[in-house]
Amino acid sequence: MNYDLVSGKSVQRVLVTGGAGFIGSNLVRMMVESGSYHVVVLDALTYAGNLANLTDVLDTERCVFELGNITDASRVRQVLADHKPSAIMHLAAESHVDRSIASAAPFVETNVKGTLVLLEAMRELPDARFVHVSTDEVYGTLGPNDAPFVETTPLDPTSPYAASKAASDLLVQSFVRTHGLDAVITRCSNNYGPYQFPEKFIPLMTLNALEGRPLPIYGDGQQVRDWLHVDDHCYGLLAALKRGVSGEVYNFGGDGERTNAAMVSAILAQTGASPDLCTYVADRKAHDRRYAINAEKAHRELGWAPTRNLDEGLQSTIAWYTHNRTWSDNVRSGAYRTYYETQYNTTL
Ligand code: NAD
Ligand code: TDX
Repeated sequence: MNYDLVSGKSVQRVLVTGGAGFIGSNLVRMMVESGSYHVVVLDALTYAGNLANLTDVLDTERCVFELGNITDASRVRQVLADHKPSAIMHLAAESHVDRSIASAAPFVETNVKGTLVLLEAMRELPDARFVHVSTDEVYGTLGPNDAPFVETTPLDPTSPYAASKAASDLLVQSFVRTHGLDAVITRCSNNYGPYQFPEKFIPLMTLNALEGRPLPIYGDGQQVRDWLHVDDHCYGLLAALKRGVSGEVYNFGGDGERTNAAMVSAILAQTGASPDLCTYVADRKAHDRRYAINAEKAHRELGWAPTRNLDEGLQSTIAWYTHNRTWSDNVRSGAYRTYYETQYNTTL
């Protein structure tokens, strides 16, 4: 813990892996703006990483960027030795289910091996805390009348993505038990908000609606997701960092269960796009039918609860994509890949 000379506030140095991605960049911005953290972002800038997500906070006194792959043990050790963080918040991952169905190997490489590399490196920082950001998808799927997932629901992943996340959760738990690592695991439902890569449902549907392109709804569109605004997820992650008990798992959910078809209707209504754009396409293989989260443990033990209502949060998110077309145009054209090179006068 350091002290800020101007404000006199205590400031924690935290390394955020995957800080150039969707949730990571929202988390980094929240941490920097709070004035309570010095943030070091470690990110490989895969297709999902976009430094433009961090333009307003990057390279300030409170936020530095380190290019690096979490599967590269010597690079990880070097970054930890250089910055000596008191905590790692681990968000770097291959995160898209459809990509894991097309090709699972990168998911095992980053999500399993990359997490293991970080855990091994943590042994050289014995006083540091590890916040492992996982997902409700590790629990598998629910029927319409099943009770929501609790932290003790057995792991039963369906997709290679979910299996790789479940494997990483088990590795974290094994390091807590075997090596006395100080680590907490969080499992969250579907996030939505600004800066989400437009391969994911909400930005994809919103941008397609704005551009008059087809909206590809998988199967019958009656799958249910529990949507949580990314800011609420980030509040939960910071609560877990501060108040989580090592070895424990905390679920976060948004009390926002909706069918995909209902979400598309809301997007069409707000963008004014024609319902004729809805195109029912072949279903995702082994498509999980429903996710729902019981987050009572996080309410009780972390003092956390979602603050954003889904209707309002979705409205402001659609408005963000509507008004930030340069960001989305650069992502869709691939121009965002040059941002790092221009900023740091080098090549990726
Ligand atoms: P994202 O795909 O938007 O971002 C992932 C980030 O990790 C990118 O910046 C990418 O460059 C980086 N990265 C990928 N592989 C890397 C590697 N080998 N080394 C270093 N950096 C690498 O993901 P997201 O949606 O922001 O998800 C963040 C985390 O939250 C993930 O662990 C995901 O499993 C989890 N999660 C996501 C959601 C959701 O709805 N998006 C819900 C629950 C949990
Ligand atoms: O084109 C589409 N059409 C469609 O009907 C896409 C991309 C998705 N869908 C459906 C599949 C899901 O039922 O929409 C729902 C949401 O899909 P995704 O955005 O791909 O999210 P999901 O598969 O539910 O996983 C997300 O939440 C949990 C994140 O991508 C994961 O990283 C997180 O762990």
